[in-house]
Amino acid sequence: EIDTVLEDFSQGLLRLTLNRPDKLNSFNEDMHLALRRGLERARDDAEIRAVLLTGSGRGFCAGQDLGDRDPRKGTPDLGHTIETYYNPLLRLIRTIEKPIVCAVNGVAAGAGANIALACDITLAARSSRFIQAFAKIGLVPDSGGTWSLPRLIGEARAKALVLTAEPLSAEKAADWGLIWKAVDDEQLLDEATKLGQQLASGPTKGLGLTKRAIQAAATNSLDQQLDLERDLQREAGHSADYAEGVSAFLDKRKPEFKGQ
Ligand code: T3D
Repeated sequence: EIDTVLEDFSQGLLRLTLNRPDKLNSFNEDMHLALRRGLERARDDAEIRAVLLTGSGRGFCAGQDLGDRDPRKGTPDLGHTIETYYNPLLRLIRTIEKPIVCAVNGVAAGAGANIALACDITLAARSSRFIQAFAKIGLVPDSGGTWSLPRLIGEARAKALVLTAEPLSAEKAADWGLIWKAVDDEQLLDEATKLGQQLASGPTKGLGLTKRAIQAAATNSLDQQLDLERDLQREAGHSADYAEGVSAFLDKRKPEFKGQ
């Protein structure tokens, strides 16, 4: 039995690598549960201060494993699989109050594309592509795609992408603001790891609250957002890392954040 998700922890950074390369890391039940376990570990373990999600082999993730969806073997209730597997994953990525970096090492299709877009900072190898593959098989974009795409790139581009299922290059995804940046293939893992390590040595509490604030803006009015900023700033202001940040500034030295 191979591990469908590889876990590697070092210096505050948990790297999770989707590991079904023969199937372009498409999701079966086992990989779903393994990824969920990894993310729950990241949520619950105070030693883990940032996450890096990537894939092994030439793909990042090709969405649902369609081998498990052969209509000749029956018609599964996809509402149930979304509720049981994909939605919990998306909710976890969005609610873990620690930075999640995604390194898209190759094609990201279907749910695989939208999971990459749900992460906090997404880098993609220049040769990778994002494909909203759902239309090709008669499905609706899931894993938050119908929510994130229009917000990130506007309705016109979002609709064209999902209705045509045309591949979008990493470069264009970056130009359009869908991801943070496109990186040369051979640099991707190094650059994403460096970024992950930088975030893992940051003021975890403040970064987590910042993630919450930015995400809340999608549904808040300005007044609600200003109130939220007040509340979160109050909380951040009580953190040990804030005291360390200001002390280090005043002492003209580098801060040593503990993630508290
Ligand atoms: O079902 C539910 O629970 C609802 C939830 C749905 C969420 C979804 O994600 S629906 C969308 C599912 N995904 C797709 O429709 C994408 C299918 N894959 C592709 O269109 C292409 O593979 C790619 C465009 C992603 C990559 O193309 P290419 O030419 O680079 O690679 P390939 O040759 O097609 O794939 C390589 C191998 O991976 C191949 O296996 P083989 O022939 O070498 O034995 C291929 O069958 C396998 N593979 C790729 N994607 C999947 C897959 N096997 C199973 N499921 C896949 N999704």
